[in-house]
Amino acid sequence: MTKILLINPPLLDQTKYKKPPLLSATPGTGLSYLYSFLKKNNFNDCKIYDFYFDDWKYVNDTLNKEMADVIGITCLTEGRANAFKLISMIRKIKRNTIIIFGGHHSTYMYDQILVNYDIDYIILGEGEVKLLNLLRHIEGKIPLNLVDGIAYKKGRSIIKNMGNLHNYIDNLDDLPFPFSEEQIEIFDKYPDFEKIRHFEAKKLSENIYKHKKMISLVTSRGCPFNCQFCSSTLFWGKKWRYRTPENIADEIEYYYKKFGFRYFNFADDAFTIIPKRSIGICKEIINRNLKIKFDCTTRSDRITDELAMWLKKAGCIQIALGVESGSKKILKTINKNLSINSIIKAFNILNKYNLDPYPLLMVGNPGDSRETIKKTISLLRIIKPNRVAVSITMVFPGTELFDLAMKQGFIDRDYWLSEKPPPFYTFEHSLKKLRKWSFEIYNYKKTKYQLKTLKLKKKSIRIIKFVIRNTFKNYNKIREYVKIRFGIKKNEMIYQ
Ligand code: B12
Ligand code: SF4
Repeated sequence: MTKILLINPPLLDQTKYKKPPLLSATPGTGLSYLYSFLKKNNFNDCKIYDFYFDDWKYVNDTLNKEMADVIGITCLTEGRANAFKLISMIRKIKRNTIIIFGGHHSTYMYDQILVNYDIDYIILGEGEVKLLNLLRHIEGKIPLNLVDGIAYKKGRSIIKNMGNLHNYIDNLDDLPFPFSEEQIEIFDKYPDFEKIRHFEAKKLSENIYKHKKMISLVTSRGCPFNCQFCSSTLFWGKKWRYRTPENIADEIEYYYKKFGFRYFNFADDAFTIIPKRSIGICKEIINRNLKIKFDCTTRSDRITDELAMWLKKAGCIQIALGVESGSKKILKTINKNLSINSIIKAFNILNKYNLDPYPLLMVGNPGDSRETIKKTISLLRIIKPNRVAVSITMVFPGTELFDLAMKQGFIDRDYWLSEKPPPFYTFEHSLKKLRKWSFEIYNYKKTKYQLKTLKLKKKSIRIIKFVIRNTFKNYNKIREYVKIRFGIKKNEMIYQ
């Protein structure tokens, strides 16, 4: 029987790039979907190793104990360098293991990866059926040309079997639930969610709060839109496929009763594309008496009064809305297909039901300027969210922004061979300016005077920290010098 390991690589050490480590309160569902799908199809010798929080020594020791015939690795853009590092580690332990990559980064950059790294296959896009077919091929049951949606090397050429790449799983209800009893311990590694999601945690009742773990659910795949900075549509297809409310409630009920989960995060790109379906999910949650709390992300133009009422009743405590900008011009440039009116309307409705909506905003999209930032701030002053999430636009492969940035000479494909995180789009403005704008948006409630004082305060803190750090550095240097020069022992020196 083929032994299979599915691996999530360790987290990228972002501190090297002056960014805080990116923590998560819950694992992604991708590898677990693959795992339960393979099990359902009788590939029983399969395990998941989620190394997201582990160090390389632990990874190496584990792989030494647990080698397999086939190893599948998730490759996202941010974590790609660690995915590549795993290849050489695996090859040293067992040369002939078949290594397969899957996930967003390897789907868009498959040719570059196959040329530069010693890997056998890449699964393109949605993984379940393609991986199953590839394993059937590996076991000699079907020829390779019948395995659609994969890429591999043959001599010096790169082959892409595209026959049916867009033959996605039509009925998502057919998929088994991702998290089963055998892999539930993955959650032990993930921090209690109040450590990472303070805003949500603060709003929870005691009953919910004491179940400290949060779990993600994905109820749809694909997106009918095509924003400039996002690669979801290319990956999952333009057709929005979705699960039925009954099937979703079955999954919630299973996690609720079997493992005691009480807090759920709907990790769909846009949870309410069809409001009627989301209402159906809420009704199921209520009818089954599932006392849960949850949050979700969606688009402003997919909010109705009735939907908001049901979301509230079913336990929704927070909704993130992909607003991106308050400027019509920017919304058009990034192909968001969203009007300012629909944003204001959505916030009014969601506030009416106390659903605490907050906008996901971007700074540094093509065309952004002092003027467009001002428009975003003006919009915030109308919709008045309790909090805002602001990110500086980053360039990811598979997006229209990546194509534009290549044309502009801002980035080339070789960038992805470095281990650097995806770059901020600084073709038009410096990072310093983008940070300044983010700061202003983040503090939109403050007056000009308050902003100035806050900036001054931050600057003084930075200076004080700098002085303290350098004093200590010099202090240590002097101490070392005295020690060497006069041969004084550590303790003597301290008390002199
Ligand atoms: C939950 C989530 C997270 C979680 C968990 C991440 C994870 N490992 O899944 C956390 C919070 C950690 C996270 C962080 C980030 N995320 Co995130 N995240 C998501 C989200 C919303 C859902 C993930 C999910 O469960 N999807 C559903 C499952 C079924 O899909 P999947 O994971 O892709 O797996 C399928 C296929 O990819 C494939 N597959 C995946 N792995 C493998 C492995 C093998 C061997 C095979 C054969 C197939 C295969 O088969 C699976 C089943 O079909 C997605 C959006 C989305 N809709 O997918 C973004 C998404 C994955 N995140 C994204 C980004 C940008 C980030 C961050 C960079 C955010 C940031 N600015 O810091 C970080 C980087 C994290 C990292 N270490 O690389 C992008 C990735 C783009 C890219 N090119 O990499 C996405 C696609 C959002 C988007 N639309 O742009 N994220
Ligand atoms: S940002 Fe959201 S709406 Fe836009 S393409 Fe991506 S998933 Fe769809």
